[in-house]
Amino acid sequence: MLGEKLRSAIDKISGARIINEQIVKESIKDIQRALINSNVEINTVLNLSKKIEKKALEKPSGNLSQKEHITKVIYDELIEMLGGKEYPKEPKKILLCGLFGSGKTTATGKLGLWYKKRGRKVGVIAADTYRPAAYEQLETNAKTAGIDFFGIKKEKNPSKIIKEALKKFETHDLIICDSAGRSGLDEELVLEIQDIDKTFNADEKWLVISADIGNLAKKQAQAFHNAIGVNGVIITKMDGSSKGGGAIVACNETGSSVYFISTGEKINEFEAFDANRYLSKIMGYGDLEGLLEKVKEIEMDNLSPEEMMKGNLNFKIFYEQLKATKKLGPLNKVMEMLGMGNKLPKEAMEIGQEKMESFKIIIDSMTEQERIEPDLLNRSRIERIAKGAGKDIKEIRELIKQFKKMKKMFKQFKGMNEQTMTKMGERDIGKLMQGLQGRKSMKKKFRLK
Ligand SMILES: Nc1nc2c(ncn2[C@@H]2O[C@H](COP(=O)(O)OP(=O)(O)OP(=O)(O)O)[C@@H](O)[C@H]2O)c(=O)[nH]1
Ligand SMILES: [Mg+2]
Repeated sequence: MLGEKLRSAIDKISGARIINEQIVKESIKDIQRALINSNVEINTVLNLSKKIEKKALEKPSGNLSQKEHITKVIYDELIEMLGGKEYPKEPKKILLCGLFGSGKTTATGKLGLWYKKRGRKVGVIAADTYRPAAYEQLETNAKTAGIDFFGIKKEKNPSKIIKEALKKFETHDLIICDSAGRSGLDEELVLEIQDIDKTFNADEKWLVISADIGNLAKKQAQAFHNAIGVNGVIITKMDGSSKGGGAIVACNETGSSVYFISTGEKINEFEAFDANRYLSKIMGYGDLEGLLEKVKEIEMDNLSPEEMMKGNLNFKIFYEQLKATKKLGPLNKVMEMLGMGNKLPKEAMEIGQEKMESFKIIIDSMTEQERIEPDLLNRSRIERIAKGAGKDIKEIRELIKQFKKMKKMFKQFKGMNEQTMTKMGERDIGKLMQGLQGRKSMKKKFRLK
């Protein structure tokens, strides 16, 4: 699955302890595999890899961490590769072309409905004189969409039908013309589609292709482009097992952007293509922001409980803990390790946002050395930190107190057998949380049954 594989490439970055060239290369390899599996052309994949590699280890801009920066670089490059222009808002005539069964007739109805909903008076033309019952199929689709239909049953010359239709639809805002497919783009089809094109004289000529053809889309798009000058693409069957990555990229490379995607057989299973939405959907995140959030979370989840259990708790880990407890992150893992995983009520794990912020500001004002060796914090250092953080000395002392409690708790957990740990845990965690919350009233909530 393209999305999953891309995600695991990004997880590799977020989960890494150290970011260096090697980890970036490994992640790029994963991306390459994901794209090649999805039928993206090898040259495109190599190009993308080069761009990511070049930018990944640059200094991050703004307040992004290196991991976030790399994630953003990957995301941005993928988006660019997928392309996507906004679909035309006021097309006058759209000609749909494509091979057998790609979804032209279905898309004619869907597009009609799309533009009708946006206030346009739409008429569709049945110019496929090749497939038996193409007339009836489009007639039915038009009826479902509530748009006007024109066709001449048994007429074998598409141009004749189009000429009549243009007269009939003179007052319509948008006319969409369906056309016949073939199993390949042979001479017969080329001549026919060129003939249709001459008569219909569309401002928009869109190729309809199925998501599963992968990078073959490039050849097709180029061939149709040579025949009539394709300037847009509709990708159908995006609901199938193929997520269309190869086809989308291939079309983008021919200069014909994907405007719409069809996601099912029903008339309303149709969307405007948006590379950002597409990528975040297949990767399972809201958007780039969502992805960056995820990077942070994974980063925190990777805080090793073993590391914390060594008893060398410092402010760095402590702060990660504070952040993570909000999401039941690593602290929860520690609890699980101690055999008391599910016993903590959620509320107990949460700490007031305000206090967190305050602690963060204070820890930010410490030197790296102080964060790692909290014992360094003597009076003069505390005064300096208070000044730097714009906080009262009392608040720094409070933080140190909470920190010491937590450190003690971890130490106590170490080396105990499970039973005693559970007992100790109940009492100590209760106390600890109470302390962190600074609220006596929370006490009841911690009582474990
Ligand atoms: N699952 C799924 N099926 C689709 C989609 N679009 C079209 N189909 C189905 O694909 C089949 C072919 O669709 P048509 O619209 O008839 O394709 P066409 O390009 O007009 O085919 P020809 O006229 O034979 O060239 C039909 O059974 C459609 O219901 C889609 O997005 N998803
Ligand atoms: Mg058809």
